[in-house]
Amino acid sequence: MTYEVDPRELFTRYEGNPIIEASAFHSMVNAAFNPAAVSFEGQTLLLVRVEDRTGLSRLAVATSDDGFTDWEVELNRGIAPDLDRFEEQWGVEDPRITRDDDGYLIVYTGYSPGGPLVCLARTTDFRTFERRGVIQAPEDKDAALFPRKFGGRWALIHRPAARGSEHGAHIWLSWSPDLRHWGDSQILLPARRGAWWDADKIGLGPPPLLTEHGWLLCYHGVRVTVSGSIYRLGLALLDREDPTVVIARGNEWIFGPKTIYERSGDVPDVVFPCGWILDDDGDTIRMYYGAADSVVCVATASVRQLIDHLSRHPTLQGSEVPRLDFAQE
Ligand code: BMA
Repeated sequence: MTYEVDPRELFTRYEGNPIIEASAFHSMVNAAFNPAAVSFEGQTLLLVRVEDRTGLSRLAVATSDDGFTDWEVELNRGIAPDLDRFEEQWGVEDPRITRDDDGYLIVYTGYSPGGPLVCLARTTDFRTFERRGVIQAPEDKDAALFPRKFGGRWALIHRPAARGSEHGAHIWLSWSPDLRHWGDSQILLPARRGAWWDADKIGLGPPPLLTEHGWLLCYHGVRVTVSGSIYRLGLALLDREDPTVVIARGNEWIFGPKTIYERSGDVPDVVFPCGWILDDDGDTIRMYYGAADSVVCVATASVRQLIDHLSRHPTLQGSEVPRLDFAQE
């Protein structure tokens, strides 16, 4: 299948996409998508959202030596919804993984009869998982932790929203001394309005990535059209030491549904990353994403080019920020 790739897009799709499909699992699996990603024991490890033919999702481990090929999937290794828990009664979805000192913190969406909410679990081996319970009440999702504390406190990016509200769904930041008690919540990135690609509803993609210029964020924006929603991706940059300060936010989306596997599936026109991994060269980033709520894909970009793109979009949010010159020789 050939398709037109927009040369202005900063990410390059792997030609072997999709890298994981439902058929990699057993016959009762309907879709595999929206994976978290981490380097673990010399391999790329994905925690894939696997939806079976009940409609409920679980999180299952997939591993590969090179991050592109020969995926080994293990349906029963991961987090299956605990149906005795109200917060997981309708499944677990869309995980984001953050490295902790000697383990990994996994923030994921619990789909409760009261609406989606944010749950936390911890693991050291991706075989056993210690549940830490609900950390944001419904409706809330698209959450991820920063991989370091600020002034002794953890910071969580998340997306609270009221169902049916006309006020929009925006990206927020909340703080905790112990990963249990959360507060000091504040708006981080508001959804734009009107015709914008990221109008009314936005949410974080992968966890924030530390670069020499600040924390790089990739977020999705939802454009509602007469024939459905389009999920596209944009970029923002936060201050290294104070992540409440938005240094830059791109005006244009930098990646959107183009290929047949992104444009057609259970939910057409969706690209939805929950993880990315920086290669040893310190510049190449592999972004793992769900396409059309059906399959797992990967695309690569240069972090330097992403930052360079953002350097053309400094924001005046908060204090006056001088025009930035990130471009490197
Ligand atoms: C969002 C999330 C994602 C999903 C996307 C498109 O609200 O639920 O899991 O990929 O919608 O359906």
